[in-house]
Amino acid sequence: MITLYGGPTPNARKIAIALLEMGLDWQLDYIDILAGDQLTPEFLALNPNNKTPVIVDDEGPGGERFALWETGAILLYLAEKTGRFVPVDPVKRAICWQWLMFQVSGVGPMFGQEAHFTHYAKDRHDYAIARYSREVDRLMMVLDKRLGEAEWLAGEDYTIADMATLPYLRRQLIEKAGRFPNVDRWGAAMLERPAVAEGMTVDVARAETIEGGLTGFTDEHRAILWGDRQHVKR
Ligand SMILES: N[C@@H](CCC(=O)N[C@@H](CS)C(=O)NCC(=O)O)C(=O)O
Repeated sequence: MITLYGGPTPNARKIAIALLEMGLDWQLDYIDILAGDQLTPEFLALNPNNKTPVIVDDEGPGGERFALWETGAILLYLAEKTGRFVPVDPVKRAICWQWLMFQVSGVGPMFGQEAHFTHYAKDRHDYAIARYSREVDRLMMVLDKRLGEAEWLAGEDYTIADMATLPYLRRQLIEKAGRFPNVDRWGAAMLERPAVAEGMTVDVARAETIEGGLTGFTDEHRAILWGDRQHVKR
């Protein structure tokens, strides 16, 4: 059994999609990051970086219980465990890693900053909003070019690179429909996959998030996610 510690966030959804696609036996342990569950001693023992998701595999390497964090590492671990969704050919395999790293180092952080400054920050910072909105558009252009020349990010095979990327594009696919036609084509193909459709509903959207309309998002949530609560010595 694999336990996925996470909630309704793009990063947890990447892993839910992979677990479903790979047909692994898994369960969700809900971590409410808006309530500060990621800052408890129990969670910090799993991930000292206080971020979700984390997986705990009861049957890890050597049959031992194994905990892992960082979505790129988790996706590679699951792909190696099952031998699925990473190409075998060395060149294709490296290209899959390339697009996976592009997601975890580029799309994830930049789309996250855009969401932060455009929606969650209390004060309006025009420079930051422009900077990250433009960077999101630039990354969308890179994805659109790639998906104009290949069916999937890694090429002809659907891989963990696609699973990593789709959850971060949920809002862009709606708000920018028609602007990036190759991304639209790919997004529609992904959402037709039952595992992706189901993985994207893990867990239900919260009213305090952009997805849920942002009603009820308070200074207490800001303190937990970006303020003093993050800086208590451990
Ligand atoms: N680089 C990390 C990012 C994880 C991340 O940012 N998780 C967010 C939710 S999407 C989180 O748990 N935030 C809680 C916090 O920062 O306290 C990964 O890919 O796993």
